[in-house]
Amino acid sequence: MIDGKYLSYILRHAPSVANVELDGNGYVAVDKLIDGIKQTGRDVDLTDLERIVAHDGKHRFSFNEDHTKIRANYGHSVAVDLQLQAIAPPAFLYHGTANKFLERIATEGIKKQSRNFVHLSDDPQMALAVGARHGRAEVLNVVAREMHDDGFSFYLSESGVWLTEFVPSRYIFQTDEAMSDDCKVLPFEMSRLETKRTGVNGTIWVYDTGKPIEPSRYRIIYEHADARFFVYFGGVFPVVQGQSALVPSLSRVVKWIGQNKNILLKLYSGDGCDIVEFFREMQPVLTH
Ligand code: HQG
Repeated sequence: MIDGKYLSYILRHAPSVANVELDGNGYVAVDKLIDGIKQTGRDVDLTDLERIVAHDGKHRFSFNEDHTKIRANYGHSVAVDLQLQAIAPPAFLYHGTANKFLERIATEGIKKQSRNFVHLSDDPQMALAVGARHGRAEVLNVVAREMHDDGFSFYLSESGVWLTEFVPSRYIFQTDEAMSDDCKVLPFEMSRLETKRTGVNGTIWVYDTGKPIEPSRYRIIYEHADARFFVYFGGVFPVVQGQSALVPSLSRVVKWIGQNKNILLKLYSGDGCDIVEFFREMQPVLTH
């Protein structure tokens, strides 16, 4: 008897252990697969395979129409062309990972590692479960539609798992758990304020609990307890107003905060989520 895990192993990573080869699209002939698995001393027949495919909770496998061929729908490390069409993803997708990887992901982005793609989900709970396979789970938000609009391709596997080649760190953020439910994910424009909007050289991120991001980025965090704003440069350490000489162009960030303090305060501690109003009232930093 075999299980889905063993079938995944053969169809994604190691067809040779069952003495089979995948065709260019990742399929293997069912009769050859059954023979090959039997040669390893395991018992399997077509009914077993059909049961595994039908009952797999993540829809990991598919047969072709007449059930003469079978393949894995995602997760491969061997070269296959799943013939997926590139399509526009939803605004946000989620990547589950382990806490211990966050620092490297923050500098390197999400890499496909040994697989053919980075795997993303449209469901944060699913991403959490994926991350838990590697350690203390963390869910990263990927601004997928923005990436797509910038020219990155996304594919939807037959199982509903989203695939892409690489996620640069500038498209990743973590949500602020302290925010109210309907404000969990700030609109992208709010999270990433570019120079043309702020007049500050470097990107300002306005959200909380994100992990280190590249230098030249400023993360602004509102401390509710004492109603102060903290600026994190590159996400590494907090800088308060008096220490602004530590970081080039920080004084402009601080100026920008001072100038937009009322509307920032309103956004963080008042109704919180009125982004439209924020953009209407927000001013780029004045040079003098
Ligand atoms: C991490 C399962 C350090 C990445 C799941 C992940 C999925 C980095 C790990 C599917 C990194 C790779 C795939 C960087 C990425 N530095 N670590 N720059 N970039 N990583 O198993 O996404 O249940 O290859 O965050 O459900 O965990 O088997 O990928 O933690 O859909 O059907 O490197 O496999 O499906 O791990 O999982 P994996 P994954 P099944």
